[in-house]
Amino acid sequence: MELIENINRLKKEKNAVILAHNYQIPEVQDIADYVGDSLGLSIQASKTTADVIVFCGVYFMAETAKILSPEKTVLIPDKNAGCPMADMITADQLQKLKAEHPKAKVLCYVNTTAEVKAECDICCTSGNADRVVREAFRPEDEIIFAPDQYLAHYISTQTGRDFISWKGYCPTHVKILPEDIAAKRTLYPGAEVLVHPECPASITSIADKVLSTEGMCRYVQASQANEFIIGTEIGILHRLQKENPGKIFHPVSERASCPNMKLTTLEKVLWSLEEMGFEVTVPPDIMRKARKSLQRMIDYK
Ligand code: CIZ
Ligand code: SF4
Repeated sequence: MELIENINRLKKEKNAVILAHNYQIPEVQDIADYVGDSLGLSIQASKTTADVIVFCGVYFMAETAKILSPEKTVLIPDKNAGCPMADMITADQLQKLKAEHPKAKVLCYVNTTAEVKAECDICCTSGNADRVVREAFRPEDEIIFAPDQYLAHYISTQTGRDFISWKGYCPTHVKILPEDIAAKRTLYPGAEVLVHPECPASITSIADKVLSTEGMCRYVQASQANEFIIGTEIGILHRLQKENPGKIFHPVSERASCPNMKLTTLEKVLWSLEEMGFEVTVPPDIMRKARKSLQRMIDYK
């Protein structure tokens, strides 16, 4: 296909690497050098030898790549690809919350803006939140956990810690309903139900396993089970199917599609390489502060 050939040619010419999130459309995942979750993509961004990173995901992820690789050119093929959850808390709002709890340590989900990351002590992803809470805080620490109330709730059930949590949520994961799980369990009685911790408690409490996207990929490969019902953004089904051709996957709900993740297309990836757009930048002082909390997140990979 000419489009793909052109992408590959420009990628070589510009010494670029293409990083794609697990929720990207199949065609974009297929041309990427690396497909993964925020944590894996952050690690790739921090160690790549490429000059240019084309980041196929949402804005906070591209920003994270820039913060971890400040000397690289980081491009996002569609600058409107935001994350509504990340926009549910501003740096001002977090500052106010910190002022109300002056002794609290601040843990931010990676789904936050660079300005918010600059205000926190440490970041986490859904893949390492449990470990970060267990290992990065003292038992007596009061912890603010923002912005995802459902991830905070789930991690609280796993670690026994209480959090001062923000009322943010993912508009895509809240579309997954208990009745969807019930219906799919009736249709596929032998299948295991894997859901993401961004889902509300009504979902995480009835699933067989609660896992991040990378956690799902690892779990499925190691599992004896042959059939799975997947409760997260539907983009992950492509990777699961590709890596496990002999196994069967059903989405809990086709409605769990993130419109922002679907904005990246092959045409836009090509345009991005041709025009070197849209370049992601972060102000130096924000960059310096946010890097500290992101670096700490990577230490708990
Ligand atoms: O951490 C990520 O990349 C997200 C948003 C989901 C996941 O579980 O991988
Ligand atoms: Fe944000 Fe949810 Fe989309 Fe992930 S799936 S980018 S958390 S809106």
